[in-house]
Amino acid sequence: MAKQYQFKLVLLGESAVGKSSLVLRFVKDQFDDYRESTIGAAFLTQTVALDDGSTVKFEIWDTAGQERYKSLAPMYYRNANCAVVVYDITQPASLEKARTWIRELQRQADPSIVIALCGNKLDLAARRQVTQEEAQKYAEEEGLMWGETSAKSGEGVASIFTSLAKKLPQTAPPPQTRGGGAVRGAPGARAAVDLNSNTNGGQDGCNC
Ligand SMILES: Nc1nc2c(ncn2[C@@H]2O[C@H](COP(=O)(O)OP(=O)(O)OP(=O)(O)O)[C@@H](O)[C@H]2O)c(=O)[nH]1
Ligand SMILES: [Mg+2]
Repeated sequence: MAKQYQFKLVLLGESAVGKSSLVLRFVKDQFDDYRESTIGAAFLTQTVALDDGSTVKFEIWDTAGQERYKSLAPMYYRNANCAVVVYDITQPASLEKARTWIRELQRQADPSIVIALCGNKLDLAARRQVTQEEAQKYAEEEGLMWGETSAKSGEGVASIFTSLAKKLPQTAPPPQTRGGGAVRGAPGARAAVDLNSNTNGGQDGCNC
């Protein structure tokens, strides 16, 4: 029987870099030019099917980038299996903010968290102010996955989540065998979950 995994994913990054837009593209394949800034956080799920027949269900926490919500972030990254830290390729300050988030994750999140650095708004490449070389070099130095995306055109979006999905089952502890119900690790543990339940590939709830 094919394996079914479940992972908690948190999105972090400065306000307006496009975190919610990336999630909207990934989960519903939609884009909205006039998105409201997120209040608190939004929760969505999406399931990715891998070539080996296994499926990975992401439980996605889309955090609010505005400074006033900063203190909430640890609640969302604490038990996360993976983090997507987003910057805007037209805004160098947003890469600095991403570096700050990455330092915080390296200090405070679980040591085995898989972090992807994501340069969004690739459709605005004519206004690019963060080079691929700079971001990629930083990602390599820190051992992060890296990619560029456009939530607007959809370019690179599926690929960043699929890359994470492929990497996660290798780094996470082996899942429970099927047949014993959907098993979660002990409270606070981050073990991968081999699901028994049906995956619906859609959203379970969303306030975005
Ligand atoms: N051109 C372009 N605009 C984008 C892209 N992604 C997001 N936007 C726009 O950027 C603005 C902010 O996007 P959001 O997804 O709300 O940003 P956010 O990171 O969730 O912001 P907070 O919720 O405040 O943290 C919106 O007007 C989006 O339409 C993209 O890939 N290309
Ligand atoms: Mg948002």
